[in-house]
Parts: sequence; structure tokens; C-alpha cells
Amino acid sequence: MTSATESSQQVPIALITGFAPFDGEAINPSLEIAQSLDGETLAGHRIVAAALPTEFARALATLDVHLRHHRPRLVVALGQAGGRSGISLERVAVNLIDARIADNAGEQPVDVRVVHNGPAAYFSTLPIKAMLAALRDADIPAELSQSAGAFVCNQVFYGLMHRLARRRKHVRGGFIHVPYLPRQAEKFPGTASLPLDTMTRALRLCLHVALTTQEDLRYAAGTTH
Ligand code: PCA
Repeated sequence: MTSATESSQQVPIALITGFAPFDGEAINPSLEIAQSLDGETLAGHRIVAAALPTEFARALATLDVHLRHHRPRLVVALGQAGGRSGISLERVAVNLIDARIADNAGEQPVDVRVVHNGPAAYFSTLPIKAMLAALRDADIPAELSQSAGAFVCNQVFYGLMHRLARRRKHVRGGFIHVPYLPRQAEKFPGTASLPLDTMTRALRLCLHVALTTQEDLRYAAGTTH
């Protein structure tokens, strides 16, 4: 007889992470989206959502717990990027932390590496141009981005890609930034936002493309930053 844990482990897992609210916000759309998708089945994979603390000292250790426990086939980390207007598919993680504000533990590290002696950068291994095409076909605002910043999101993106490159080469991973929810943007007139159901639909599409597309598309998509 297989235990519940053993049988659930036979279904391949796609891990999607979101961050705790930070910078005085009560909510973080990245976590809301991840939790909305938790438990769904997509292209033969079970989606498992995990929350990461918005803290430099604890974010990657928490990610490690989930990587070890779920042994996912795909990892997509999400984060809030207030002010961006669309789903932002990140291309590159840099080996740099340069916090513009304090994290949720009050830490504000400046000009330090994510991984001592690690390479300068890693590229996302998600099929981001195919994902972008799917989002645009669905009329969801989306863009490619060349910079995930230098705060906790970039730290997690870099740390994730470093772990996958060293120990789990067959696992695809990457990072997606999402805009504010409408109720967050109300405080900043003129700031873009997207409803939760639109962003959840967007991430479902992205995961589906990532799980079903081997070779990324090649076309001139344009980028921000
Ligand atoms: N966004 C921050 C960290 C947590 C989050 O959701 C960032 O872009 O670094």
C-alpha cells in the first residue's frame, strides 16, 4: 500500500511561489495568484503553491525546503513589481543584492553577492517568448524584462537558477513579476494594476506553456529596462 504522501509524489509537481506582503502593503498579488492556482492540475502536473518570506536571510532557505520536499519538475517564482503595467517575464537574474528599502526583517544589504564566487548572472530557462505570445493572444498586458531588480525577488531568482544549474539541470525555472492589484494602486493615482482573476489566468497560461513547450519561440519581442 502506498501512503497518501507516496502516491501524491507520483504526480509530477510544478512549484509556484509568492512573497509575503512588504513595504507597508497588506497584500502581495504574487502570493494571491500562487494560492489561487494551488492544487490545480495542468498538463499532467499538480500545481503546488508556496509562500516565501520577503526577507533576505530566510527566503532561499524556505525555497530549499520546498525544493527538497516536492522535487518539482518546474519552478516559477512570482513577485510584486508595483508600477509595472503588465505581467513581466524576467530574462536574467544577477549576482547582486542592492536593497533600496529594508526587507520585512529590517535588513537592507547593499552591494553584496547572492552567491559568493557565483557567476555574474543566470538566464531564465522558461520559454518566455512562447509565454509572452500566449499572453498577448489572450489580450493580457505582458512584456519581457531584462531586470528583476536587486531586492529579494532577484535574490530568489538568482538563488533558484543557481540551485537548478548545480543540482537539478533537468528542472526548468524562472521568475515573473506582476503589477499591483487595483486596490493597492488606488493609493498611487495613475499607477497601473491588473485584477486578480486576470493575473491568475495569465499565470495558468504561463505554466501551461512552460509544461508543454520544449523549444522557445524566436522572434523580436521587445523588452523593458
Ligand atoms: N517583490 C519584491 C520582493 C518581494 C516581492 O513581491 C522584489 O521585487 O524584489
